[in-house]
Amino acid sequence: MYEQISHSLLNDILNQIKPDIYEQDLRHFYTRLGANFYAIHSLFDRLYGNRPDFKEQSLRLVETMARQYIKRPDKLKDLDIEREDDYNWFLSQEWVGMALYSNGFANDLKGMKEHLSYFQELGVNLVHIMPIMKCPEGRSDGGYAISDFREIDDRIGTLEDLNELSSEMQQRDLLLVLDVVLNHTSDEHEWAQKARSGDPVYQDYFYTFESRNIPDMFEQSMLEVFPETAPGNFTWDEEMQRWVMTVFNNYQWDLNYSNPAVFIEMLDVILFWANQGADILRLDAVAFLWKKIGSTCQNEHEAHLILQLLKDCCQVTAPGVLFIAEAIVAPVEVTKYFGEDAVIAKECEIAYNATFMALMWDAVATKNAKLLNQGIKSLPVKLERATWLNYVRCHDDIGLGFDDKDIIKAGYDPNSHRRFLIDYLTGQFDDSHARGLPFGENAKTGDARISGSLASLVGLQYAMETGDIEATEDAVKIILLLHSMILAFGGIPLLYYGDEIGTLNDDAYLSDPNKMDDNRWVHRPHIDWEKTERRNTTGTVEYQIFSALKKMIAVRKEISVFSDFNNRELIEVDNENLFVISRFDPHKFSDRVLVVANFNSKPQSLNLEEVSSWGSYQNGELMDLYTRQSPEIFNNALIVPGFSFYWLYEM
Ligand code: OTU
Repeated sequence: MYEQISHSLLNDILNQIKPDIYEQDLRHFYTRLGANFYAIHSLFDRLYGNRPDFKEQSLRLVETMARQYIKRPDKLKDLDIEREDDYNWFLSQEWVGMALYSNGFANDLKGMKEHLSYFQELGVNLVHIMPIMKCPEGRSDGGYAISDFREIDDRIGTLEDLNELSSEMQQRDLLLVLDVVLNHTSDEHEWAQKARSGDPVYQDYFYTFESRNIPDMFEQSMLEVFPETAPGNFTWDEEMQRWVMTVFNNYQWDLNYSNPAVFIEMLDVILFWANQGADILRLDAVAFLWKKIGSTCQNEHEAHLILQLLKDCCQVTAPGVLFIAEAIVAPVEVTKYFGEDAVIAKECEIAYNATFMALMWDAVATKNAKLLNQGIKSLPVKLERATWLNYVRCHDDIGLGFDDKDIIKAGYDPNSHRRFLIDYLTGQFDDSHARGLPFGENAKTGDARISGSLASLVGLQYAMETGDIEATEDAVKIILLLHSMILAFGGIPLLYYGDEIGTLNDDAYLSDPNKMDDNRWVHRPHIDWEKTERRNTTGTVEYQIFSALKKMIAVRKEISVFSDFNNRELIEVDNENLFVISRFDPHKFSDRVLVVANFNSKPQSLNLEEVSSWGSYQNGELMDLYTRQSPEIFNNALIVPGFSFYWLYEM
């Protein structure tokens, strides 16, 4: 859009721009800047327009984008243009991801390069390497407390290792996802150190206060993320003689985005990693970016403005790079991270589908799909050019983040139902084989979350310990059932490393003083490559899981109904144990797959009349795409064995 005020500011900026920038070939840069400048200016103005240095900051913003554009390697610039042409590229069903810690997976980045064929064998072509930036030895929150945003941690490797890895990945058509931790720094970051030593410029990078007055006001409405290990949201710094806001751990200092200098620094960091070859950036804890007294300091409107501005600026310098919103918040809030009040995604193109994840764990615990159906019914429709990251497990705990209203509609009392889920998943009942651990128990609110590896949560650990063959079979079936869901739901499935071979809880963290207080480490494994070898031996659990996932992934990639163009319909059925969705080809409606999942241990029946809207199956024969067999049908009822799924296609 052409608008006079922003255009005259742009003219001013272009006149003042430094000669080193001016002399470069910036054709594409200027075209994109022209296209986005009205939006950039409006957002920057809404956030920082009342500051006397607004114009100066605007110039710095444009210079930051231009400098990183100049540094952007040519092959990435070419990729940008390719992706501008094929702008829906990431909505295709061909993408299947895995998230991992590089040191847990392969010791370091060099090791990662050695193991790339493992991903290709399984069919994974998008690899999310969790934080690799420099962080303190001990107080690092698994890499989410960063002490240098432009360096790789020594224990993981060097920038050169990353560049080699990313080129090799590009050769093999594997996408690279990296983390950028936007909300906070480690207290050992240079900015925090300078703030500590009394530098007011850097104290303004954080929220620091002389007295408890303002912190106390904030505390009245803020929640606690780690109530057991880091209660409260402020930490007294002895050296600085000030309170500093620390929403997460007390060594993670929250950045102050009401200061434009912070915004520009972090934009520069984002563009820096885009230029290192990252295809997608996972933006950590985005719900927390804006702090306001009297609010929970989560999901504030300004947090969305910041993300929109980051996106608009990134589109100018590195338009091929996508953002993932890591916002583990209420279902109605999550979809806003695609863009508040927008039609086409304009903040993050991808968001964690924490709602679906938590709902699936409800179905596992209750052995029915009542709340899963209800929760998905309430899930807001996504924007265009936006997609979900669907996952079963990740490196964090499982939060029971569904809506109380949905719990009631499903026929439960919210408090006792949540209690039941925690007790079930932590194995408090005789008939529960789950081996989860309670995480973040909050005595004040009664809230709790759950840690534990997928395999241990679904009973594989119990089965192995007791030598119970039937329990082993059930655990494997549930692992496959859950993966069949994330592969078929619509969006990018994100496997979690180790789950593909049934990795159990690992108690090693208990003997490490830096980890023992945080039981999320129980499910952050060190891959035992000898154990992974067993994926090649028929009959082993590793073989059963790995080979089944490999097959599922291959089937998904072949069928375009699994791409994500809002082409999913929930089908409500009488049998509460079943979750049934229809996936269809947005261009060829006759191409359809009926996804049926049975969360109960017993076989269930689905009256085919209930799914008559789905197709004229009566005339044709149904075939399961995964097993390539016809399902059992009795008196017009589809029989779904316990803990199993179908991807049905009409022949
Ligand atoms: C994210 O977590 C990361 O995934 C965690 O590993 C970090 O500890 C945390 O940020 C701080 O950097 O912010 O929007 O276990 O679910 O804190 C949600 C709690 C987050 C996480 C939550 C999450």
